[in-house]
Amino acid sequence: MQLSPSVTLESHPSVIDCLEINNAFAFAKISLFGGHVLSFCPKHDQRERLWISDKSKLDGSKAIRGGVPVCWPWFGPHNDTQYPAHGYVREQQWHVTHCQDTVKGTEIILAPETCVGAGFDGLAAVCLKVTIGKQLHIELITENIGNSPFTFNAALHSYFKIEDIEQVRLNGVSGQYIDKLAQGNVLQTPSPYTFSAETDRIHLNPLNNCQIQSTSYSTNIQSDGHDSLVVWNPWIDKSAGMSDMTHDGYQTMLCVESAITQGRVLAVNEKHCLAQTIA
Ligand code: TA6
Repeated sequence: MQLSPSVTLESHPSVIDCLEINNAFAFAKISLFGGHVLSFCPKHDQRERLWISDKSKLDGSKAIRGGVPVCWPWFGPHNDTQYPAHGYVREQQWHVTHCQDTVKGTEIILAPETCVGAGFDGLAAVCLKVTIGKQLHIELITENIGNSPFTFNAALHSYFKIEDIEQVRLNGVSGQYIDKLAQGNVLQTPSPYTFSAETDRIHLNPLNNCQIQSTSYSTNIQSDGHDSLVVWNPWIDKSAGMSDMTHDGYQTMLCVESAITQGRVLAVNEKHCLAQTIA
């Protein structure tokens, strides 16, 4: 079904419904399951920016491994382990509320089935605004539509395609980080920032721009509205233990996530925008 000149809704049995975008600037793909950007390939260099696991479930049975999972209204494990990690909207069916081709690219707004869920007591409206142009710009917008303030966390949990994790450098990240693999110790960001083992770090008060420098190309990432930058690679053992990762999958991916992990209080009628721009 054609939603606009550049956007087609692809529906096939037992596979998640996806929006296929083909405009003057790029090809892209967005799953309605999870409101989940799966692919962004600019036409000027024809290089796919995002990584998807070869074993990712694409039938709606579990969160997609790769692309840009939307973590909301919490990040990581919930205090009460009965609730799913990374919140509940990434496993919901989303729908399109706006779709328009503009001179700067294609604008698509999606919303989840519901923003209400066990484990979160706020009354919120959430939407994801995706602009596919020469760059990919993603906004996760949270509005407090209730009568009292609430606190939330969130992340655009982006999986980036790289050539070899052991040859990658992450530039533009400095300062202190919380090491989730070292009992939450606060450590200093290394320079150069390279990878040789499982890495799971929450960088605090990060700058807006960083760059993944792969062997023969670089991907630029701009974050806005964030209080953290999460950097994750599962490495060998963790990959081997994940049903939706191949054993060597970790070698060609790196997660750099624009996130709110320190608790953002949203006042009544206040709106917050967490954004990531990929070039
Ligand atoms: O963002 C890093 C992280 O929180 C890791 O701790 C790891 O759990 C990763 O997210 C993937 O989480 P998922 O629930 O998608 O397997």
